[in-house]
Amino acid sequence: SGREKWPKGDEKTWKAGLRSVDKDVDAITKSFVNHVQTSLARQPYNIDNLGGYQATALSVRDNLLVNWNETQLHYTRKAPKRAYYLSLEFLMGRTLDNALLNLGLKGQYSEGVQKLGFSMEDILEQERDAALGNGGLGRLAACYLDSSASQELPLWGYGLRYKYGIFQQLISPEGNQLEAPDPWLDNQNPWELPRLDVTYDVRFYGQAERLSDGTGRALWQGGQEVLAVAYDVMIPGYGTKTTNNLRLWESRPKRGFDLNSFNAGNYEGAVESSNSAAAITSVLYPNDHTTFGKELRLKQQYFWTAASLQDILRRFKNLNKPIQEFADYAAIQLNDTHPTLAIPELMRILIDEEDLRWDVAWSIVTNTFFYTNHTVLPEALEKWPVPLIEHVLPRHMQIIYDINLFFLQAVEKKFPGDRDRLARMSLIEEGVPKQVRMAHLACIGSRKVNGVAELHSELVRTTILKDFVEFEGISKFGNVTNGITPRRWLDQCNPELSALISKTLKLDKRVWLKELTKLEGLIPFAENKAFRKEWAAIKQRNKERLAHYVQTTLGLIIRTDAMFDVQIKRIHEYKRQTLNILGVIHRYFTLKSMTAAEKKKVNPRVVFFAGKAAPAYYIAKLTIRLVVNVARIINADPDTKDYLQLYFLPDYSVSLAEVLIPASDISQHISTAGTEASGTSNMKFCLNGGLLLGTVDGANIEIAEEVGENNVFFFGHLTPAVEDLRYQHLYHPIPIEQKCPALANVLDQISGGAFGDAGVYEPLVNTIRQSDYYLISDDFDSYLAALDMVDEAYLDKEEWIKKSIYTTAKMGKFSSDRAINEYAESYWNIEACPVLA
Ligand code: 7GP
Repeated sequence: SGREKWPKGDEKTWKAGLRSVDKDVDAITKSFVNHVQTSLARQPYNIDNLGGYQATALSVRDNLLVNWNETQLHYTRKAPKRAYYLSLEFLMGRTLDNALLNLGLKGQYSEGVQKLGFSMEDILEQERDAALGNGGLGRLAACYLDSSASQELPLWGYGLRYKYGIFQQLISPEGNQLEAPDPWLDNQNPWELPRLDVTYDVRFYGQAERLSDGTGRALWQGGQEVLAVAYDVMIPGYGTKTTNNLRLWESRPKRGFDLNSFNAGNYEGAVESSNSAAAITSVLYPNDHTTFGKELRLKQQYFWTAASLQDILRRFKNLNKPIQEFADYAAIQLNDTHPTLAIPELMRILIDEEDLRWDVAWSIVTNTFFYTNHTVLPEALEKWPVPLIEHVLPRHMQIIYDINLFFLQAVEKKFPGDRDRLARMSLIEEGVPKQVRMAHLACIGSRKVNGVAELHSELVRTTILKDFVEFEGISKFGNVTNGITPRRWLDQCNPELSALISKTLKLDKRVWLKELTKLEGLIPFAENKAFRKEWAAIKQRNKERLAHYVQTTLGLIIRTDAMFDVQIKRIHEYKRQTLNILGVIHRYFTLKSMTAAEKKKVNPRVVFFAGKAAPAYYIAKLTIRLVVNVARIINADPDTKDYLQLYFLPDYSVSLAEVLIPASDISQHISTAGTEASGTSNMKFCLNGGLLLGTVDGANIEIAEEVGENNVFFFGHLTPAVEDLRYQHLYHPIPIEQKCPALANVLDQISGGAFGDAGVYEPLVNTIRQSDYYLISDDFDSYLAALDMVDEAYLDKEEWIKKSIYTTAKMGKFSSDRAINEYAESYWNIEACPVLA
C-alpha cells in the first residue's frame, strides 16, 4: 500500500542507512577495500588471489542482498501463488561469474579489481564449485533456478546443505577411480546466509497411536528430534531485480548433547546423539540411477521434506487464509521421487494437526504436488522397505497404508475383479520385505506428472505408469522437454561467441539471451564467408583455452589442430562409454594397419572422456580403467599419435564442462535407445556450435527436429526394437564373431592384454559377450559408420562450419526459460511477479 506504518524507530533514519546496488567502479573498489579491511581483516600488502576472490564475492553478495531483500518483501506484499522446487540436488557450480553477468556488473568489477592489482580471471579461478548434485537431475534444478529468477517467477528452491558434495575423483596410477571427500565449505561460503532464526523440529522414530475419537487422527510421539536450520542462497535473475531464494537445510542436534549422560560420565553416549543429528546433512549420496534403501538416506529425504513443508505452511499462514485454500497459493514440484514423503507428511499435518477430514486433506494434497520423472531405468525407481519406514516414520507408514486402501478401492470400482491390476498398481510391492513404490505414491498424490523429453514422456505413459494412465486419464500425464540456461551455457562459458552473436544480430545480448529463438537470425550468415571465418576462429581459440587448461592442471600437451570429440557425463552402462572406447580401439588398430600414405588422408582426432562412476559401480569403474589404459598405449604409439589422441580428464565438474563444451567439434550422446530420459549436455554442446553424434533417444530427437537430420549424426537401433533384441540375446544368441566381427576383434585385443592387465577387463568384456543388455553388439557397426560420416563431413571445413552455425541458430527451443514457463503456465498456474527497478 505504501502507507504502512514504519515498524521500528524513525523511518528517515532507517532509509538513510539503506544501501543500493553499486553501479560505478569507485563504489565497487571502495566496497572491495572495505571488505578486505573489515570482513577479512587483512592488509593490502599481503592479500593474495584467494583474498581477492573473497573480497569481490562479499562485495557482490552485498549487491545481491539488496535485490534479494526487495524481492522477498515484494512477494510478501503481493502474496502471489508461489512455486516450490524440491530437489535433493542442486548442482550450482561456481557463483561469482554468473552473479556478475546477471547483475550486469562484470565490466565494472573487472575494471575495479584491476585497479587494485588483480585480474578478474585469476579471481574467478579461486572459487570452488558448489557440487551438491550427481549429474543431470541436479544441474537441471540449477538451470531452472536461474530461469525462474530471470522470468521473474515467484519460485523458491528447497534442498539440503550437504557438508560434503559429490566426491572428488582421483585416478590412481593403474587407472582406478579413487574417491576423496569434497570439503567445499572449508574456505567459507560467501554465497549463503545462515538463518539461525529460521529453524524447525523434525521427528524420527517413536510411536504413532491412532486416536479412538473417530476422526482418523493419530498421535506421534517420542523418538529423536532434530533441528533443521535454514541457509539461504541468493538466485539473481538475468537483467532483472528479481533475486529468488534457494533454501538449504542443515541438521543439528536439538539440544547440544544429552546433559544426563554427560554428567554421568558417558561422554561418548552424549556426543553420539548429537553426531547422529549432524550426520543427516553431512554428505550427498553419490549414486545416480540406483537406490539403496539406506536408513540415513531415508532420514535425509524426510528431514528435508518435513522442514520445507513447515516453512511453506508458515508462509501460507501469514496470509491468514483458510487452510482449504492452500493449493491456490502453493505449487510444490517434486524433482523425481526423492521428496515423495512430502505427500504423506502433508496428509499428516492436515489431519493430525489441522483437524481436516481425510478427503478434504487428500484433495488439498493432490492439488498441491507435481511430479517429474527423470528416468525409466528399473533400478532407479525408488522403493523403501516397509519395515524401515515403519521404524523411522511410523505415522507415515499408517498414512501410506490408508492412501493405498482408498486408492485400491477406487481401482477395484473402475476395473472390477482385475486382481493383477491391483497388484501392479498397489503402493506396496509384495515380497520379503514388502516395499513402498515411491513412483506410484508420487503419481497418485500429484496434480500432474511429466517426463523430460517427448520420447521419455511417452515411455512413462506406456510403460512404468501405463496402468495409471488407464485409471486416471491421459491428461494428467504431460511432457516438459528439459532446457538449459543460455546465460551460463553460452554467454558465461563462451564469451567470444556471445559477443559475435550480439554483433551479428545487432542485438544487445540482454535481448537474445532471454529470447533465445532470436538466434535464428544467424542462419543467413552461414553463407557469409567472413562470418564463418570468425565463427571458426572462436572455436579454435576455445580449443586452445582447453589445451591450456589441461596443460596447467594435468601437465599434458594436447594438439589443437585436430577434431575435438567429447563424451562427458556420469559413467554408466546405459550411456555406453564402452561403445565409445571400443570405437577408439577399433580406430587405433585400423590406423596401425594403414600405410603412411593412407594415414595422410586421416582426419586427426582428439577424444576426451570425463565423468564420475558411483563408488560401488564396479563395471563403470572398470570402464574408466580401460579408457585410462587405452590412452596410455595410444598416446605413446609413434605409429598413431599424430592421428589419434585420447584423454580421460579426472574430476568432471560444472566448471570443467564450461571449458570443454565450447571447445568441442563433435560430442557423443549414444545411450541405448529409450534409456536416456532427455540429456541436457547435448543441448549445451549444440548451443555452442558443436555437432551431435547420437542415438535416436531422449532430447537428441528433438534437437534433430530443430536442426534437421542432415545436421546431426544418428545411428543405432530404435526404441521399439530394444526389447526384442534383448530377448534374442537371451534366447537365440548369435556368437559375436559372427554378428559383429569388428567388435569381436576389439574385444579379443582387450582380452589378449593389448592394454595391459589381461584378465582385469574380463568382467566388463563379458557383459558384452554375454547378455549385452545395452546392445553394444547390435549398434557397433552402425556406430562405426556414423563415425566415418563424421570424418567425411569434417573434411569439408566450410560445410562443417555452416552446420555448426545452423545448429546454434536452431537451439532456441532448449532454453530453460521456455521450460520453466511451461511449468509455470501448464502445471503450477503461477504468474510473473516483477520487482520494479
Ligand atoms: C537424469 C536423466 O538421466 C537425464 O537424461 C536427464 O536429462 C536429467 O535427469 C534431467 O532431467 N536423471 C538423473 O540424473 C537421475 O539421477 C535418477 O535420475 C533419479
